[in-house]
Amino acid sequence: MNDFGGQNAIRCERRIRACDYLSVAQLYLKDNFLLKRKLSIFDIKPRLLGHWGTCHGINVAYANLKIRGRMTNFILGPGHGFPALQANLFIDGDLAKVDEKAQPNLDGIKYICQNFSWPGGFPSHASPVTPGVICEGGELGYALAAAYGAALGHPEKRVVALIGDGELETATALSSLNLCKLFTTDTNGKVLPILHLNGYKISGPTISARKSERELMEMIRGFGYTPLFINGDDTGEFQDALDEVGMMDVPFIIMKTEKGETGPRYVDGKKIAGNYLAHQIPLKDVKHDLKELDILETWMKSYNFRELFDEKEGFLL
Ligand SMILES: Cc1ncc(C[n+]2csc(CCOP(=O)(O)OP(=O)(O)O)c2C)c(N)n1
Repeated sequence: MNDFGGQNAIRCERRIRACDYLSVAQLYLKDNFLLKRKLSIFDIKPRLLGHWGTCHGINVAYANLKIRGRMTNFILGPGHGFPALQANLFIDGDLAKVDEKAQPNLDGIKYICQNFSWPGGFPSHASPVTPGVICEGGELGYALAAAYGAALGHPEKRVVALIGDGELETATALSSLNLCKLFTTDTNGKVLPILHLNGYKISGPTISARKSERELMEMIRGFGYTPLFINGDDTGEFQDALDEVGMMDVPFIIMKTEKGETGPRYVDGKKIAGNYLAHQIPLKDVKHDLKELDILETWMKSYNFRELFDEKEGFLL
């Protein structure tokens, strides 16, 4: 075990919980952001458009890397998980640096939620208005190549690329795995690819998830990387892997999570978390179906956001 102390593990867990909550809030809410009163259909946006399934994994990766404090660039292949990226940029005050209305307070929460996936507001995907964006993410496949590009000629950089397991089925992502062979570490920065193995893409399982762990590791090893397989939700395991990565020339993390994790598990007898049905909006009829509205309220309350955010103090992370 590394010396990633109890306090840091707690901070990491709180940060992930806050960002998961804000991801859901951006997808669904136009009011009642702290759930001070019972959730009503009038609190729900008229049009629900965005992606939930990948958000928790993005929040897990970002929290572990951020708390570690060594990453210079974070490249998000599945940029459709924008609510998660935006939540992280928001709580750190990075979004407020380019948009003064996005201060990390209650007004800011209202602002990012009401304007997420809204005409004239924030697009549903990472886009050029996202601070620091160098890879839009709407078209899957470019994360790893963009990461190598960012590190090229910058020995001080430590660039992380989060690659979706669906994204890894694109020709671009697969061929970009070869780039480690063209990349010397003396004059360039470090690239850390993280494969987000959440098992599913839009409407079915991914090929990576249908391989055995050994087969997947062998494939990555064959490209020249040293792969580490971790359970994303085990903070100790994630931090141990980041320790090991620091000592490797060509590391590659395979981070396993469950698609849609921390969201509803079953709705109307259908499996949602751990299935492709978590990919976009898991409760589609929440504005008209009171049973779904109840599920959403229970889901959102499960994060206990009021313990992580105070109207006067701001984020308590
Ligand atoms: C080149 C390309 N092909 C198809 C799509 C449509 N698309 C959007 S999300 C998605 C699934 C992505 O799966 P994955 O990379 O595993 O991301 P996650 O499961 O984390 O959402 C697909 C196929 C796209 N955006 N770009």
